[in-house]
Amino acid sequence: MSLRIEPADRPHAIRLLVMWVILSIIGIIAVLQIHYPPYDQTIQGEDQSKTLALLTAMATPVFIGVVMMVIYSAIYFRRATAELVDGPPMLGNTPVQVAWIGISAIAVLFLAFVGVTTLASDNVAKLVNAPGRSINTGGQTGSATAAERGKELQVQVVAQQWYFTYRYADYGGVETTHLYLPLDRPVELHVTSLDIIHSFWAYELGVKADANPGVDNVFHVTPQKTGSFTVRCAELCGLWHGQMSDTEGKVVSQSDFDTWIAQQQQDYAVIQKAVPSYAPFYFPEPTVKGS
Ligand SMILES: [Cu+2]
Repeated sequence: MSLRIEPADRPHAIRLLVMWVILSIIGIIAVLQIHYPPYDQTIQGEDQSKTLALLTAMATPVFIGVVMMVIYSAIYFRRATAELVDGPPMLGNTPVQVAWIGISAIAVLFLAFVGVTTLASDNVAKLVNAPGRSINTGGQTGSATAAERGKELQVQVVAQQWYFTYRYADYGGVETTHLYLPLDRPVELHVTSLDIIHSFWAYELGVKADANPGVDNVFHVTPQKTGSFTVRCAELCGLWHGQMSDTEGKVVSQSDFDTWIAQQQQDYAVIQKAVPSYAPFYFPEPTVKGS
């Protein structure tokens, strides 16, 4: 290898830089071809996919730089003999230090900007505890939020051992075992539980929410594609936890939704009389008696 005997490191630096730029461009183009879950059934899901793509694209040049340096050094800077000798002491290379700190700071500040602007939107999830039960992080009640967001369809997800039911607050609190959502309409999901801790996971919608008794966990989804999605429980919740893994939900057109919800109101009319009235929070029996 002729390079090993060259006195200056300059050719190595130029070669590494050119290789890094070319490989990074190829790498970024390649990772942007990947379809990142949870895909695009909802606007929020699509946002999550785009965020994953952005983070992967930003990490790619770093990953390529590190791996390339390791491989390059192993090939070109390998010691010829087995003798163990310290390398030359290196200290205070100003251009490298400035570039290193500058690039890291720009990358971190850019990602912080993306994170802060995302958190500032009204689409972020919110957790509301039952008043007087435990720490109230939001300082607001579920009903105030509902008033603010009158145009959103409110759907309450009620987890229980071992299935989910759904209550449509705008349709007399009708409770059904199916989750239908109308296309292109913003939905406010209120995730709660009747008994113990569950987790409502509809990954195509981009939602994974803890379902706790006495807690109203609010998530926003706006479906933008019709079709089915899977609902699973993502929290080990007892003997038949596995039973909560194969429920199917559907995104349908507004007119199909209207027909469906009218049918549900009719089908569940008798049962509805026995169902507790619609509330933002529910508590398991022992807690109710003990309080
Ligand atoms: Cu569960």
